[in-house]
Amino acid sequence: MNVKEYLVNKMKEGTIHMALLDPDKQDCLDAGAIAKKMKEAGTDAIMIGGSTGVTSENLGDTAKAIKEASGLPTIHFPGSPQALSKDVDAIFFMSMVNSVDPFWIINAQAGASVYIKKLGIESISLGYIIVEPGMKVGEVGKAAAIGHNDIGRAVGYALACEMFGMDLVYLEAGSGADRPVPPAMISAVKKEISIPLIVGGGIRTPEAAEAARLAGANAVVTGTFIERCSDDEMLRSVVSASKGK
Ligand code: 1GP
Repeated sequence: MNVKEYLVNKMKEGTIHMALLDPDKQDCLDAGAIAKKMKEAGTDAIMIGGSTGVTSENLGDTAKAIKEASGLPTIHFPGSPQALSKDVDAIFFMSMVNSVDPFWIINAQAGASVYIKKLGIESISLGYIIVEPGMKVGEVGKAAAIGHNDIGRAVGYALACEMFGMDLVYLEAGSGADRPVPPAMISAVKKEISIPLIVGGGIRTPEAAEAARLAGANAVVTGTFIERCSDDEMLRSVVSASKGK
């Protein structure tokens, strides 16, 4: 079973939780230890990525350490086409569809595709939609971030991703966002699309995770919260609120 099949099968049973770890923020042994803890808390997969400081080396070392410590699937969540590693189980081959810069929509991907194929990495296509505040990724990617009240625009982008044949859609408020993607936007998008919907950015409490799940997210992503939280009980409660079990 490849990673896409694993994710889709899991999502059929209910909302999944994915933890995002930035290889630039801790050494690979610490990343492995965090992944092990997250596995015990119920996390289904580990995404690896960051906006700056990711190299092929720290990406590969982190993926290997996570795999060894937790056995969870590792998915590269790329911040640029520069760093790639064959040591991840899959890569989200993503287009920031509401960027105003063609580099982030298709040109970065055109530069990386040949290398991804050569390395034999499973690629899972993903339409990446930036919602305000968008944070660093919105700024770097020159996103025309979608306003919280501009629900129709979010639906239009998400449906366009599905019509393009993408595997997944990701509504992203940006890492460290003070406001997550609003539940009304999640449910409106979910109502229109039939491909799985990932939601992330600014989710730090069981209440926010539960709100995303109840609105229709098929996967809830948390990053900053995991880096900062030293309370294992709290970690478990956010994962279980994401999954509803
Ligand atoms: C960022 O959606 C993810 O790409 C996670 O965001 O760091 O705010 O959890 P946080």
